[in-house]
Amino acid sequence: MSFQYLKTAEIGAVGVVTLDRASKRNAIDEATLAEIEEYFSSVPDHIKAILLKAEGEHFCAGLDLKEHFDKKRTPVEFMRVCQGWHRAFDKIQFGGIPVIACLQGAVVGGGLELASAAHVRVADVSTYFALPEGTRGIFTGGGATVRTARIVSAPRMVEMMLTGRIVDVHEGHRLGLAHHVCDPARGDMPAAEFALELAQKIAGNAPLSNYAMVTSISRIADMSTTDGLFAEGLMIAVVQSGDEVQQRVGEFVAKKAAKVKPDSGAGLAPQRLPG
Ligand code: 1HE
Repeated sequence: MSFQYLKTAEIGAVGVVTLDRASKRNAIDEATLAEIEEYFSSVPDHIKAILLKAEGEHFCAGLDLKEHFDKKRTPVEFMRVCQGWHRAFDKIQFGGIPVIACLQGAVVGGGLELASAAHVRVADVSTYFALPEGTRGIFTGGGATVRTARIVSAPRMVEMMLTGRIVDVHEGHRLGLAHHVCDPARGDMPAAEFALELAQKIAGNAPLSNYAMVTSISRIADMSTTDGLFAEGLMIAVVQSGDEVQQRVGEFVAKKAAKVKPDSGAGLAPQRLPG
C-alpha cells in the first residue's frame, strides 16, 4: 500500500499509521479519507494492534473546510461524503483489531469523530477537544452523534456543540475522551511512547479475545439485557474455540503466568491524572 496523506510502518505486531498532512493540520479531505478506509480495510494478519497518530502539533482539524467550500456540495453529495466517513470509521471501530490513538493539540470536529472510533485514547497534555460545527454552519457527519455521544453522553455532546467550547485535556480525561494523559513536565513518558507501549501490550493478548472486545462490547451495549447475555454467550463460545486458551490458562495453572497484582508487572503504570 502506498499513500500520500498517511505514513505507515510496522513495529513488531503493531501497525503504525500516521496522519501526514500537518501543513493543513491533518484536516480530512476526500483523498485522506479514502486512504484511511483503504488502510483499515486491508490490515495484514500479522498486525495485532494499530497505533493511530498524527504529524505536527495537532492531531486533526476535522473536515477539510477548504475542499468543502470549493466543492459547494449539494445535500445529497455531502450525505454521501459523510456515509464514506461512517464506513471508514466503522472499519476502525469494528475491524476486529484494537486501535490505540495518540492525540495532541486540536482534536476537533471530524478529528474528534476519528478519535472516538479508536478503542484507547492516549493524550499529550497539549490535547484539546471541541465540536465547532455550529460555528461553521454544518453538523457532525463522521459519527459523533453515535460514537462521541456514547462516550461523553448525549446531553454533554449537545452542550459541547451548542457552545462550541474548548474541552481541555483534563476535562476530556474526566469525560472519557482521553483514557490516559501524558505530561512529560511531571515525569510522564511522551504520549507517543506510552501509546506504543500500550499497543504492544494489547498486541500480546490472545487475538480472539481482542476481536471479541472490539467487535462485541459496543454492540452488546445497544442490545436488550436478554439479547446481550445471549450474544455474550455466543461470543465466549467463539473465543473458547481459539487454540491459545489451554496454553494461556495452563501457564497460570503451572504458576508460570504473571499475577494480576499492582506490583506483578502484569500491567503498565498508566499516566493517569488524579480525579
Ligand atoms: C484547514 C483546516 C480545516 C486548518 N480544513 N484547512 N474544523 C474546524 O473548524 C477547525 C479549523 N481549524 C482551526 O481552527 C485551526 O486551523 C487549528 C486550531 C486546527 C490550528 O490552528 P493553527 O494556527 O495552528 O493553524 P492555521 O494557520 O489555522 O492553519 C494552517 C493551515 O491549515 C491553513 O492553511 P494555509 O494554506 O493557509 O497554510 C489552514 O487553512 C489549514 N487548515 N484547519 C482545511 N479544517 C464529516 S463532518 C465533520 C465536521 C467538522 O469537522 S467541522 C470542524 C472543522
